[in-house]
Amino acid sequence: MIRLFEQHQIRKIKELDGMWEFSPEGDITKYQLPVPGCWEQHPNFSTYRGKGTYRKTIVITESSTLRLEFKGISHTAIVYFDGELVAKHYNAYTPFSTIIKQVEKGTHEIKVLVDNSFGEHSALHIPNDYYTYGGITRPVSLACISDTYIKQIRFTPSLEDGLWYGQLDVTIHNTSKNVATFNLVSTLDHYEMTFPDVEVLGDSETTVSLKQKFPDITPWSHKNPKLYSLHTILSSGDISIDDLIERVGFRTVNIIGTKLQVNGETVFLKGFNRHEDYATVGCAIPLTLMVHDMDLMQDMGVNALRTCHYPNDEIFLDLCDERGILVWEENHARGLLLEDMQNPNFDRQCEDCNREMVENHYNHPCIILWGILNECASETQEGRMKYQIQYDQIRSMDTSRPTTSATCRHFTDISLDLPDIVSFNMYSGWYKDVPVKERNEEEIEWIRNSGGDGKPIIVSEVGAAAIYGYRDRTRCKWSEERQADIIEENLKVYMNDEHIIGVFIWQFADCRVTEEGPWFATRARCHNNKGVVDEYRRPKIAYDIVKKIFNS
Ligand code: ADA
Repeated sequence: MIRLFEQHQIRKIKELDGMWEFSPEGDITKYQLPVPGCWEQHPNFSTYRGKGTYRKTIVITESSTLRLEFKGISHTAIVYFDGELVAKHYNAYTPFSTIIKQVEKGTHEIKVLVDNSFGEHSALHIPNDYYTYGGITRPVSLACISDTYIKQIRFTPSLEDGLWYGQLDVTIHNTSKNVATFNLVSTLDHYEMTFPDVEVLGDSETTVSLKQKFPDITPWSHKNPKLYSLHTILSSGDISIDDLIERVGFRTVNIIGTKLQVNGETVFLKGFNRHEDYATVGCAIPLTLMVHDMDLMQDMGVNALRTCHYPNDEIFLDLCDERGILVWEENHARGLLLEDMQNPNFDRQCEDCNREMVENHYNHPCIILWGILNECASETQEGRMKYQIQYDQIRSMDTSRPTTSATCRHFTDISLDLPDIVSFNMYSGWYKDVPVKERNEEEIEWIRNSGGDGKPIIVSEVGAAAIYGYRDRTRCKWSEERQADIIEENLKVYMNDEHIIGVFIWQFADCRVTEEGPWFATRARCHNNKGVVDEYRRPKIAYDIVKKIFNS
């Protein structure tokens, strides 16, 4: 499964999920591994960090240009088609695709060299407080496309004088050498938008745009997440040669003073930080377990979610669209010091991640906020410059959503003036035994005097650790009782502070942590144990505390 809805009626697309041949570097043994999947799922590779080769034989029944898309490979991929290099990609969490021209009908081989090793080549995947798995961890698809095809569709809703509009931008790519003229027709509900006589030069792309009024649509909101199918068909003369279906929602996100509004209504975000990590399957979470996570979070009364600390699988974002969950999606970075940000690959790897995140996830109505660089070096001048560059990049691609970044550089951060919303991570009662309310007032005061004055404020992380099943009447730290107490005390303060517009608990579920580096010493079981459920989604005492407070 690629998405929760069919994206094509004309384009022929084949999903390449299933068993692929796999061999780890230096081993001629041929294993059969499931794709999507993490190689760590296999007992021989449960801690394997390095390179491996996946292979898949496919049959093309008619000569065609092909579009091969990977939704996620962890963490670096080199892709060959019949032995010819066709794509390279870094970062486990963003999709990439490649066009392979004029492929003859018959049998062909896709070979993918995958690498999840650490080192200077990888500025973002480093030994960290989450696990970098290995494998083709998200879905793969192969499409037979016409020489000219629909490359991307962006739909930007807006509300003007009480009337809904939609800006439609359609990009088509002519892979042939010859200039050609096409027609485009997009339909949304009973509305039809046409682009006649679109000329595209050979080997180039053209984007056409129009703004349409939609007088009688139903908006998308948390309480009523109304989605519309936007079907665009590309024709050459009277022949339909390609199509693309996107699913969109009419909603706006605005900051009014220190408040966040969706469709003109002030919202308070209450949710979880959720890593894509599940016992036995790692980061390759199948739909049934995604739905299980969503059902549990909604049972606890969330209306929001933070995709810590990377762009999520589009199937999960589709689920958030359908359930009306307000999503803070963020680029891939966690806790990078200035020296990490000075890695020669850092700027380009972030730029690629930001572009792929916004380009691929732009149409999801659930995403109301773009986040960057969680707890990176925003207390340094050089770090500030990198934050500025990345905010500028995100805003150059999308002005319809505010930006933020979660800081832990308390009292030293010099970048709070850059985001639209200031967010901070705070563990009062866990890392520091300080009174929650007073410490919060101190933080708010500092924020307002350090560039954040007049901005909405989100508490992006709050929580405590507990080992599942460890009960102790002393309510000592690491017991489930203490975790519940700390979360309860913190939520009561943050949900009743007029300056705060949202709170995200750290975290929804326990997640695996890299053994390499320092983490083993403070992460019992080599897990981050701050989940309200454990990695098998078994609830801790805190589950019912959160449920009571979020639903009150
Ligand atoms: C930080 C970080 C999280 C996690 C958390 C913790 O705030 O953003 O990824 O590491 O601390 O568990 O301490």
